[in-house]
This record gives sequence, structure tokens and C-alpha cells, in this order.
Amino acid sequence: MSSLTDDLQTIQSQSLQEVERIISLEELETLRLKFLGRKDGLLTKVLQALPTLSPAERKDVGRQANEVKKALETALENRRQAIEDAQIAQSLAKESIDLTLPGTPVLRGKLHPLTQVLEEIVSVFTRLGFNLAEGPEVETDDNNFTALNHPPDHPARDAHDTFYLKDLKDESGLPLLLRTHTSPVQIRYMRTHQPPLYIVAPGRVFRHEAVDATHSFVFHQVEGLAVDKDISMADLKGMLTLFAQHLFGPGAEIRFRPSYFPFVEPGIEVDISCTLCGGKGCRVCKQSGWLEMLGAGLVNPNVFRAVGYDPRKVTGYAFGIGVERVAMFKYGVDDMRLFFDNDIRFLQQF
Ligand code: 2NM
Repeated sequence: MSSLTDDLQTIQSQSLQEVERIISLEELETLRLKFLGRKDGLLTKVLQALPTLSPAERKDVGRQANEVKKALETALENRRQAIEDAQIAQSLAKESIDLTLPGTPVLRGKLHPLTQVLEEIVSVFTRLGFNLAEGPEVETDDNNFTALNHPPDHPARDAHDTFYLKDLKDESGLPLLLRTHTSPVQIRYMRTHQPPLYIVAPGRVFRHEAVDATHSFVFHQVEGLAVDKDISMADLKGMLTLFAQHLFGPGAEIRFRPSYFPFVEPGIEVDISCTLCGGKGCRVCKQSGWLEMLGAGLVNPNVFRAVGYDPRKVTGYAFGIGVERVAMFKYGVDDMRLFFDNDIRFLQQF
């Protein structure tokens, strides 16, 4: 009897000591099995021996054994809790986020400067009530030239100026071409709509010419067209003044110079006062105080006849704006090719 009591005391002190040294949940389980395992546990064996004892001994040893068991179970549970707490604390320390570290930069895309300027020009007119009109880049000879009052021998029709798709023919057997302006969009629109009409036609156009600082074989235009009763040069001037002031500020002025385009009569070229230098003269306006900005005029009656309008009943104005040209003035860029190189260091500035 006293040997079992001694055993229990040894088990208690030994097991409680061992619990304190344990640092992992695996070791903890091994220890639990060593003392409390169902078959071979040291304490279990004592409990299994109880029936061989006399009733009096059984009571004493049984109570003592239960106390040792409770004490060990409590110690194991406390240790388990301590190990888990330590593990959580460790992983928190390892995974903690330093909110003072600089973030990873997120690269943001944006619209190409030419698209920004094109959309800005278009919005000046759409907010004044113009409708947006678009059309194909591959056009017929009629839409691009004939209906726009270009005679058969007009130099713009020369293969040195226009890209012809010589294997593709329209219904009259004439080769299709890459549009040289967005005016054919307006021809299509007039053929399918009746006046009054106010439209802007933005888009990409193509001319067969050498590339340099101020020319590209592909560029962008925004053309406008107003057809109504009694449209005059004064309406055109008012509209273009609003455009100039939007683009270059409320102090901007415009001036008209006579010029010639087959689809208008009279034709004019329009200068805008250079508000980059306040008209005093600078690098961008080449010291003149004026920027040559766009072409315009009153729609030639031949154009109206070509689309089935009666030129005795309606008049109209039209204008054509070069987007690259405007972007160069606006940003002081002196070489158009920069817009097409697409060097990210250039594009990021806009
Ligand atoms: C320009 C200059 C002058 C123009 C004319 C037309 C149309 F279709 F109505 F006849 N559209 N655009 C025009 C007139 C374009 O660009 C420099």
C-alpha cells in the first residue's frame, strides 16, 4: 500500500516537473500518454491496480490517485494554453504589418494626349448642341472627293497625296482610298439627314506625304458642319470665337484670312491670338502673336447639290481642325513625331 502511495507521489512530482519543461503541443501529447495513456499510462496503471487493494486502502489510494490525475490534467491544460498563446504571439509578431513603410506604386494608365485634345475639342461643340458623327476610314472616291467639289484633275487626288487601295473598288469601279479628311463623314450624314443639322466629325485621316516635325502621313481632325436657314460667316465667327476662348482662355481673339478649299466658298484660314505669350510673340507663335489654327468657310453650293439639298433654301458653314496642331500649340511641343513615338516619358507629362 505504501508503495502505491509513494508511486503516486513520484508520479505527481515527476509529471508536474516535466510539464513545465514542455514547449510544443506534440511533446505535451507524448507526456499525457506517458502518464494518462489508456493502456500504458503510469497513473492509469495505478488506477487499474485499485481493485486488488483492500477496501480501506482502495479509498485512500483512490482519492490520492484522483488528486494526482486532476493536478496533472490542470497542469497539462495550463501548459497547452501557454504554448498556444506563445505561438499566436509569435506569429503576430512575425506577420505584423509596418504601416509606416512606403507603399508599392500602382501605375495608372491614361488617355493619349492626342485623344485628350480630340475629346476636349469635340466637347466644346457637343456642349453647344452639335451632334457627334463618325464614319469609316476607308472611303469611296465620291464621298472623299467628288461630292466635296474636287474636280477630276484636282491635285489632292494624285497618288502622291492620297493612299489608294488599288485592289478594292467601289460600285462605280473606282478604287477605294484612305480618307484624306473627315469631310466624307459629313457627306454621308447629309445624304441620310435633312437640315437643320449641326455635327462634329472627329477621326483619323491619311495623306501620302513625307514625315517631318510638322507633317505626318496619319493624323487627326475634328471637322464641324452647320446647315440651316440663313447661316452666315458671322455665325461661323461666333462659334470659332467660343472655341478659341475655351481652348486658350477668355482673352483669346480670332482673325480671318481669305483662303481656298474646294468644298467652301468663300474659304478662310483662322488664326487665334497666342495666349501662351499674351500676343507679345514667343517660340510657339514664332514671334507673330498669332497661331494659324484651322480652315473653314461657307459650304460650297456644289456640295449641297451633291447630297440633294437645295442651295437656294439652305446655307451652312464648315471648319476643319487639326488635332496634332492644336496639341502642339497647347503644350508647346515643337515636333509632331513625339506624339507618335509613344515614348512613355513623353506621354506621362500629359
Ligand atoms: C476644312 C476647311 C474648310 C469642311 C467642309 C466640309 C463639308 F463636308 F461640309 F463640305 N467639311 N469640312 C472644311 C471646310 C474643312 O478643313 C481644313
